[in-house]
Amino acid sequence: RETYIDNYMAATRGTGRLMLFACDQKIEHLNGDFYGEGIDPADLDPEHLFKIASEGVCGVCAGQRGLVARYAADYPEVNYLVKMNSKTNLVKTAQDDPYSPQLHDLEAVLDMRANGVNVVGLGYTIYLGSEYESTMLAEAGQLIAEAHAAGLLVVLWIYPRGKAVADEKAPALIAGAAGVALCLGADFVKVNPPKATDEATSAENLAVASAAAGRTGLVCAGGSTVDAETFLTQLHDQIHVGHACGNATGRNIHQRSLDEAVRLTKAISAITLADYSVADALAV
Ligand code: FBP
Repeated sequence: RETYIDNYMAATRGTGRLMLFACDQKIEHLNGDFYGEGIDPADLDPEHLFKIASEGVCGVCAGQRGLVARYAADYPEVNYLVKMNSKTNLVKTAQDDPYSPQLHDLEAVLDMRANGVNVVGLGYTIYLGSEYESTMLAEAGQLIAEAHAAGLLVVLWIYPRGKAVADEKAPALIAGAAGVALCLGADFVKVNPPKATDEATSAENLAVASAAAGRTGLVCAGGSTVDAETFLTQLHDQIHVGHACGNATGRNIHQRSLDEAVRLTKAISAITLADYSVADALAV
C-alpha cells in the first residue's frame, strides 16, 4: 500500500494529475514517427526520448519493457511506466479487428524493479469493439489486480476500434471507454479526444467522458505534431472545459529538437500540474 501511494505521488508529482510522455510509438507507428519530413533529426536516436524525459518535466515516461530496460540505467531519475502490450500500424485498416498482444507478464516488470529500474506503473491498450475485446479486457483486468497488489499504478489506453465501430471518436463511445476503465479499476484512462458535434465542442464532449470516468482520471492522446501554442491551447481546454486529469503526449514532444522538446514538457506540465494559462506556460 505504501509503495502504491509512493508511486502514485511520484507519477502525479503530488497533484493527482498525470503528465504522461508517450514513447511507445516505435512499435505502434514503426519508424514513421521518428524520421522524416518535419521531424527533428535528433528523434531518430532512441536516446532522445530519455534525454527529454530526464531534462524535462514529466510525471511518467511510457514505453515498452525492452526500450526502458536498454536506457533506464543511464536515466535513473525518470519515472517509468511499462507498456505491457503493443501492435504495429501495419495491422490497422478499417476492416480489421485489432488485437494488441501482451508482450510479457508482470514478473518481467517486477524483475526490472528488483534490478533498480524506477518503474512506477503499467500501461495496457484495449481496442473496445474489436472481436478480440474479451481477451484484452481479461488481460487488462488481471494485470490491474496484480499491478495494484504489487504497488504499481495502471494507465489504460482505450480506443474503440474494429468492424463494429463506425466512428472511433464518437463522444458516446469515448465516454463508454472511460466507464470501462473505471470498472476495470484503472488509475487513469487515455482516450482520443472525442469529435466536436453540432451541439458541443470536443472539449465539452470530453467533459461527459470525464464525468463517466468517475474516480479514474481521464487524459487525452496528443495526436500528430502541431505548433506549441495550438497544442497547449487544446490541452488547456481539455483540462478546464473537459475536466481532463492531465495529458498523454508523444509526437508533439519528441519530434522536436532536445531544447524545444524539454521546454514543451515544462509548458505542458505547467498547464497540467499547476493550472498555468497558455500565455504563462509559453513563457516558462
Ligand atoms: P501521440 O501523442 O503521439 O498521439 O501518442 C499517443 C498514442 O496513444 C501513443 O501512446 C500510441 O502509440 C499511439 O498514440 C497510438 O495511436 P493510434 O493507434 O491511434 O495510431
